[in-house]
Amino acid sequence: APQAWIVGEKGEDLQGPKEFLPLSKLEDIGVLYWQLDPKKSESEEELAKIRKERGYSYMDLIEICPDKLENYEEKLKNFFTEHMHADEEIRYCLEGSGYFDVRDKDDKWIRIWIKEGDMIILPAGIYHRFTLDSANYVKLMRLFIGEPVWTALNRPQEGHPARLGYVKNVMGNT
Ligand code: KMT
Ligand code: NI
Repeated sequence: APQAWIVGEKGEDLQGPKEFLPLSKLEDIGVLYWQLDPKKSESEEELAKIRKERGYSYMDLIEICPDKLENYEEKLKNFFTEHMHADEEIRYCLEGSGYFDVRDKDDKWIRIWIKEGDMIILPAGIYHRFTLDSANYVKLMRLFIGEPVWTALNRPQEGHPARLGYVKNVMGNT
């Protein structure tokens, strides 16, 4: 499982020793996780299986670092602005590492440290944000069902159908 822990509004570590959260805390809020190994052929088969089962027909790669991403600063700023999407956000880390922050049921930030081989799916309607760690580099595979829509809907979006669906399905079953 990836390391995950609670951070503050700015992404800062909170006082006291860091306590890692169990994967069940992520499952509770609808976040799915797989561990693959981009260097192994079994993982290619597993990835193909996940794509087939979940209908992820679209795939591209994105490298996030100052040299390789156009408008790096602006994009990073947008990634780290709390938002949601009308669809799932699916990312598979091929190289490097980074932080996905997701809101838990108490509206606290859970920071998920994604490294090579980690694949996560954030459900439609979950509030989240992304930032790099001190290594300043990540290469991600982005997957999508059909034609991709990357539109970030900044919080608040309480009336959005995907948000309403998320709140009903996930926040409802405490
Ligand atoms: C997004 O919507 O693209 C994000 O939340 C950033 C993740 S990685 C490109
Ligand atoms: Ni997003």
